[in-house]
Amino acid sequence: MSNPLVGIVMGSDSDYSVLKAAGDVLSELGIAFEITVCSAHRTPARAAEYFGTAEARGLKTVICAAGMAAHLAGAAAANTALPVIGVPVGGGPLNGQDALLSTVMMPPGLPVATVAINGARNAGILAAQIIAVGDPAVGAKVKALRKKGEEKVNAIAADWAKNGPKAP
Ligand code: RP5
Repeated sequence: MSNPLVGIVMGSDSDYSVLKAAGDVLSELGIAFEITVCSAHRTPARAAEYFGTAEARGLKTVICAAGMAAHLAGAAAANTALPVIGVPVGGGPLNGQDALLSTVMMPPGLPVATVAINGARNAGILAAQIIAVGDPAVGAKVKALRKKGEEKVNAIAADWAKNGPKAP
């Protein structure tokens, strides 16, 4: 595959089952990505290096996921002017509410575009939409993905109209 345009970074390998969905949708859309583990707390020097060199390495955006006192996306925003997408990871005693607030409540000047708790698929789609601003072919693929979603719901509605409702 060509050079990665998106970096998917997570605070722990225990986050991978959630983050897999971000890589899956980027693959569906034909967007090259790199994926790694890097912790704002356990590997602060590596985080500064990774995000500080991301733009020069050709990345267009980074997806940062962490749980609990989630500071990875904030650490990314502190070290790069690329768009940072934060994914609060659920779990822990506070079920991801802690990660949501830690990720979304950034100080003025350092935005993190935060998706839902465990919203990794949306993070991947948002990364694609960012790339699509300068690449209409990617934009067309994002629109095709939405169309597929629309057709799926319409097919269910048509089926329910004929046969009545049923759970998936
Ligand atoms: C966070 O702490 C990680 O992102 C993970 O969600 C959570 C627990 O990490 P592990 O103890 O499983 O490595 O930093």
